[in-house]
Amino acid sequence: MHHSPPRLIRKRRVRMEAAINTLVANFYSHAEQEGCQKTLNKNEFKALLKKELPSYNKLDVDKKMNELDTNKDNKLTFEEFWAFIGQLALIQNQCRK
Ligand SMILES: [Ca+2]
Ligand SMILES: [Ca+2]
Repeated sequence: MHHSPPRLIRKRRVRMEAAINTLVANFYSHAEQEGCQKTLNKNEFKALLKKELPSYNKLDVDKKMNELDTNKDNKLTFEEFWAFIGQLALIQNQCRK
């Protein structure tokens, strides 16, 4: 007989999967607005921050973009953008201690 995880755990895992899917989908929905469909330029990064992360509206976009853009091509790949999500997650974690 197939052993499936208890219902609560299964539900939670699905929610986490959904959260990750949302992050990826949001990134690409902004990335495809201008130029390269797979990367965010500064305009697209600004639009994403404004729409998806309104709590971080005080953020210095130029500084953050420069910090995240590790290969300095003025575009953010998902890999570069991911570092930002990691930073935000750590901030959330600190607030909850
Ligand atoms: Ca783009
Ligand atoms: Ca880059």
